[in-house]
Amino acid sequence: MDRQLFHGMLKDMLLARSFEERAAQEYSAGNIAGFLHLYPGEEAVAVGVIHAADQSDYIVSTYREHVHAMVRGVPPRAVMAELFGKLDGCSKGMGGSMHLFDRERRFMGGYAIVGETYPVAIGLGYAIAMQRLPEAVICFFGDGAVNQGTFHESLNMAALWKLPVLFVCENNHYQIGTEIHRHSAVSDVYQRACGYDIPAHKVNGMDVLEVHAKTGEALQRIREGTGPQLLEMETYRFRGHSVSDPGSYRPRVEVDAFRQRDPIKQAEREAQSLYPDAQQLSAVGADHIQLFSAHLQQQDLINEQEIVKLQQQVDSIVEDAVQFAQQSPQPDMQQAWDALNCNRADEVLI
Ligand SMILES: Cc1ncc(C[n+]2csc(CCOP(=O)(O)OP(=O)(O)O)c2C)c(N)n1
Ligand SMILES: [Mg+2]
Repeated sequence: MDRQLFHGMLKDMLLARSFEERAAQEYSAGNIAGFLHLYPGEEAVAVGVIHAADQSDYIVSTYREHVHAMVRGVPPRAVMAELFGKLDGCSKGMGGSMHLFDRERRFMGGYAIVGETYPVAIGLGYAIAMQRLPEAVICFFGDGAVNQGTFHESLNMAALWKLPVLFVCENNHYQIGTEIHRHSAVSDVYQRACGYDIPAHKVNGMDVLEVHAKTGEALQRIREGTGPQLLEMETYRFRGHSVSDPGSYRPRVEVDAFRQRDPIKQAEREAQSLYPDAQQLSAVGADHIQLFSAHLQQQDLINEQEIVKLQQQVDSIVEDAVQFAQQSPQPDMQQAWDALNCNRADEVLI
């Protein structure tokens, strides 16, 4: 894996964690209203998947989508301002946390309704297929969304028409407080795809490198025209379902066990094991240092100081986003009215 990609993914994971933890604080401070569903613990999924996609691929996500939007390139300022309900938000402050949207960057939402992402993805996939473009749609959904009718209808259509859609299940094992084995007769989500003859795999969603690799392979097959694919990303959310949920239905020991598998820590460990620090190098001996230095220069990846620097960078990006959101104006009623009627230019309103 090349250095730029590795740094980019680690930085995005650090940014995701920092942004979401800060959003929780801003919610408590009363600067964010409504629902707020946060992503800590699941970063490797959005980051690995979206980094493996092309900019021309479309992303459709759920209400837990701040990180997906940022990884796709929506500026953290525009995301934070949207959470604050301000005019400079990516949906002009009228969508809020669950309705981020950026058409230019092909980030097609942000949907609050469970199971709503599939039909949107199918529509986009159909448009791509009709135009025979080399593009794909990535459709995110939770484990709790696989019992919606839209899941089955959409998988059937996608397979029947060989649509270029990658279905990505973020299986964090819970639908609010209900564990997957209590809401699904078949709790290995990937197995359900065989009912529609869609190739599907289970992926360790705590490992950004695995997520990235498996997504790349799936997208490659989609671009070859073989039709849809499904990936089940096994992951875990460290916080409650939303900020108003203390998550007390989950045993402490379970939460702690998954925290041990923190995807960011894992990515850092992988980076550091590839690139030993000065102490480890000196233990190896001078010749090895030379050899290793040459190797490191060739590979030119990362060290501990660089990780610290990345952390400082993302913290200042988040601070800047909060300042920006605070200063951004509130939308007024006329702007809300214009937005409501944006598709009705030719209609006569009574
Ligand atoms: C059609 C519909 N039914 C119920 C809800 C209420 N609801 C919001 S989130 C959620 C749980 C979804 O869980 P999952 O798909 O696993 O996603 P996660 O929150 O774990 O990311 C439910 C039932 C909704 N938003 N839409
Ligand atoms: Mg879930």
